[in-house]
Amino acid sequence: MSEFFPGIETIPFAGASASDELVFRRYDPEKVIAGKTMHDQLRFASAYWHTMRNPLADPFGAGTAIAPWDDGSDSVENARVRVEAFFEFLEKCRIDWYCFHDRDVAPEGVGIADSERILDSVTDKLLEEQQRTGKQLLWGTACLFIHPRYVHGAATSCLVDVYAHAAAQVCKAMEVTHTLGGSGYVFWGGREGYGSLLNTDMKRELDHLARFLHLAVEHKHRIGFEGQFYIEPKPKEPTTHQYDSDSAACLNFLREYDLIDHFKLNIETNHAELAGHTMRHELQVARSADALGSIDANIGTPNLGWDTDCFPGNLYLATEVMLEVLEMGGFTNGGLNFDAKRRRESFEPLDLFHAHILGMDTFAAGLEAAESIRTDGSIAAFIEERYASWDSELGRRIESGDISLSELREHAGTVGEPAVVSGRQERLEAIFNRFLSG
Ligand code: XUL
Ligand code: CO
Repeated sequence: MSEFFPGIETIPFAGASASDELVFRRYDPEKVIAGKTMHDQLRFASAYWHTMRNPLADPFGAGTAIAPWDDGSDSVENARVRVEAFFEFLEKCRIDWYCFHDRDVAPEGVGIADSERILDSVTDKLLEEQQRTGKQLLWGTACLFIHPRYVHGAATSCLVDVYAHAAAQVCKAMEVTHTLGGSGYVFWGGREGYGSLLNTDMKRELDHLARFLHLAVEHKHRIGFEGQFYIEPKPKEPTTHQYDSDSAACLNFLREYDLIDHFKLNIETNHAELAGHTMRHELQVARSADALGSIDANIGTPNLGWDTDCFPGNLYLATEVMLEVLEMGGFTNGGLNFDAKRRRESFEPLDLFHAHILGMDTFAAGLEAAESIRTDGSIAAFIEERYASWDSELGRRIESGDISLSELREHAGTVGEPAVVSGRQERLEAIFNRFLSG
């Protein structure tokens, strides 16, 4: 078998003081943090679409990525060679999970049957490589946004035959995910929204989307796929407005259409930022509804305002993310998928390693910082104390629905003006910062 990344050895853990660069300084897979190894807490995944298929183009310039193993063709043989290169990358970078869209791994054929045959051929190769290396599929998905037929949406298209095509793709992508033992399946509705309300029947589109997801749930049960279904929120880009715009909108949609028991959320940092929320807000909304499933770990570029999908190098943010993950008791089916691309200027294969090492070390440090913040306990103690008045008899009665508005009025009349105290935000920020350096 040929070597695709010659000269690069398996990345070792070498500790913070290492002088080499192709090493982990923080990610020590076997180190136990909060009851599990870092490897099991973080569940790192690489995104096939970025790692193998992103040419690193931008709206003004051609792709720059160098991929010596790729002949640039849409042949099935080339698709199968890419799989070999990808698994060598996963092995050398010590990433044990991956995620893909059907069309990242295999080219579309002429018609449904041909496309399915091609996908089967690449799936055989993925399975072979999984068995050879022990790597696992974190989640699969169908690409329902690149092909021009989806220009008006897939499950929300104004054309019923386009809807049927999307259904065919999801059927097959879910079956392939099942064959590969995937832990989950993602629905990201890149085209499920609108450019203008002047030509859009929003209510009808939402009804169609909900029906589509119910059909997917039925199919899941029919084929015996036990992985977790996820919705991935994003407010805009490519559409002006996407229906799954943020965590709260997704949860509302899932509840309204009786889908809430079948889905969790796959939350992406850059999407949270585009929604005008912090990532921690999005995670906490999902966690509060017991619907936090998995994470697309990247970051945006604050002064750009579009989906730049940068590799996550922000220690503060990674710590916030890991606080939420630990708070929910860790991942079950989900993980941290680097839905991130190198900068257009970082076009050498070597940059794939630098990029993933950056993300992995950042999240390893975030995990340790989050665990230290939790062990220290002073922020949690402050929050508990801040709400202590709710532990009174009155608080208990309100929380259990055992008091009326007029009884509360009576109570207010007897206590006088309540004494309010400081929220101490800056003090808490300083405490948080103490745990970041490591
Ligand atoms: C696009 C995005 C997708 C999903 C999977 O912004 O995040 O790649 O993660 O379809
Ligand atoms: Co994503």
